[in-house]
Formats: sequence, structure tokens, C-alpha cells
Amino acid sequence: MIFQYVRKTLTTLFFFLSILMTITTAQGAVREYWIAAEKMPWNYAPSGKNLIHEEDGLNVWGQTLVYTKYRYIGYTDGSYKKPIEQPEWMGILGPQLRAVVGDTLKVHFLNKTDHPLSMHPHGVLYDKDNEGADGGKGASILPGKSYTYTWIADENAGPGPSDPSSIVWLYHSHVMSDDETSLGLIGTIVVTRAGSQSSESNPKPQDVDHEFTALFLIFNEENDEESGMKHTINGRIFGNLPGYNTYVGERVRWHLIALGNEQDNHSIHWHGQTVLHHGRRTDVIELMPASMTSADMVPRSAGNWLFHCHVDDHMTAGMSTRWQVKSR
Ligand SMILES: [Cu+2]
Repeated sequence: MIFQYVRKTLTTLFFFLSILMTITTAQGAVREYWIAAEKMPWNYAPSGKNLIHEEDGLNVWGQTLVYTKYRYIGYTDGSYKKPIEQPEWMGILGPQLRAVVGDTLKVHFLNKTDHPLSMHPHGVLYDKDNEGADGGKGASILPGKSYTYTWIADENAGPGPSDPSSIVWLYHSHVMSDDETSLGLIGTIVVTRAGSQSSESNPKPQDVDHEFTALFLIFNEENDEESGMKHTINGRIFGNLPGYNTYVGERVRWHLIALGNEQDNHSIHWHGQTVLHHGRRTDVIELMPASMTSADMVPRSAGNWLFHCHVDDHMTAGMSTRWQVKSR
């Protein structure tokens, strides 16, 4: 009798517990970020050298290397005192926001500059006030003001059937739009398929060892003068972007993005290795402005390999860096 009563109570309890767990899982995590827009100097080639072919020098593109840029800077909390450190290979990119399908991103934005600015995301679910463009409350945040954007990584923001376990989306300022990305206000959102995350607190996919992001963009610094056309990968030219470091046999994912104008048609090429891109094997991937795509590789050959845009003029102008594969 007592045994039956205990069993019944336990069964009911487990039933309600499982419903509660389903609801919690369905709601996902709320991931909070603090990002300020800041005006600061940016050096396109901190070494002052052409690190791909040193003897060629930096040509006209080396006449001026430091310009004033606007950037998204991530902070640990709402005091905006302690910036979050980024790996060197991220260059000029803003903080990488991460979510698992089902999660909500709460992005607190503080405009520390002298321009009205915003954060407009691709891919994620938002309402008009959280679009960061075209009229809603978050469309234009005045200097000194802050705004909190709420973006949802729903099923439609996550990897599709032919995608790898995580995919990349752009975010950028969208007040004046056309010349704004050239200011430097660009970052990425990576969304992981539900169930593929490393743990509840770590949304990175468990089936990769490295996820690298590379932005191909020609910054126009001097009203179309060639010396001001900075052909960059993550805001660096002529090999001045270190940190793409891997080992033979690791699982490496490349999130590739582009922005810019009609000259920003890029063909991204790795030396030493092929990638798997939507089921297709290649070592060159085409990007047009605002393209976002992801490709996977397992490095097989040790070396300090070229990683560059294969368009001739872009190569000559320094749209190159290296990625390193060490043997174990
Ligand atoms: Cu190119």
C-alpha cells in the first residue's frame, strides 16, 4: 500500500519535472553582452612591413598606415571599464556574439562616439525596435546614449540541413549605411545548432577545435585615392594579421564574411589545404559584399601557409596573411 503510494507520488513528480525541464530547454539561455562604439586610431600594418614579401615593401599603401576608425569594443559588464580581450586574428572586428538555437541575445550598446550609430544584426529574430535600422527605437543611438537590443536565435537563425554545426551572421551599424562599414563598425554572431554546443555555459560547437573569422573588406580612407584603398583581412594588410594557428589533424572552421562596394568581390584561397564547403571540396571560396559562409578543414600539411584573396589587384594591394599548421 505504502509502496504503491510512494511510486505514484514519484511518477507524478518525475512527470512534472520533465515538463519543467522541457520548458527550460525550449526557452534557452539569455546571453548578455556589453558593447561600446569608440573612436580610436587603427594601424593597418603595425609592423610597418610587408610581411608576405618583405623586399616589395608596402608600396603606395604604406604612405599612411594609421587612420581614425570607429570600432565596437566589448566590455565585461555595464560599467564599461574592463574591455574583453580578443585574439589577435580578430583584428578590427567587434566582439563575437554567440548563441545556441533557442537562446536570446541581450546586447547593451553604448555610443561613446560623436556620430549617431546603431547595431543592426543579420539572421536573428527581432522586432522593429530591435532592428537597429530604418526607423525603430534602436535605429539611431545618439552620442553618449545607450540602448539594449534583444535578438532571438530561433530555428531560422540556426544552421540549415546543409550547414555545419555553427554558422556566421554579420552585425554592423546602419544609420548612414553606405560609408558606415568603412568606419570599422563590424562584428559577427555565431549560432550553434541545438544539441551541438559544448556545454550549457559554452555555446561553441563541440565538433570543432578552432573557429576562425575572416572579414574581406577594402577600406576607402582617402576618397578613392589608391594609397587609401586598404585591402584588408580583418583590418590588416600584407601579412600583418597573426594568430591563425593550428595543428595537423585539428578540426578547423572558417567563418568568412565580406562587406563593402562593387570592388569587394573576393575569392578566398588557402595554400596547403582544401576545405569542405556545403558538401563541395574546394580551396577557393567566392565572396560578394555582405556574404557570410562557413567552411571546414582538417589541416594535413605542416607549414606557414598563405591565406589570401585571389583577385590579382587585391593580392598586389596586400589582401594576404598566413595561417600556420604545426605538426604535433
Ligand atoms: Cu579580393
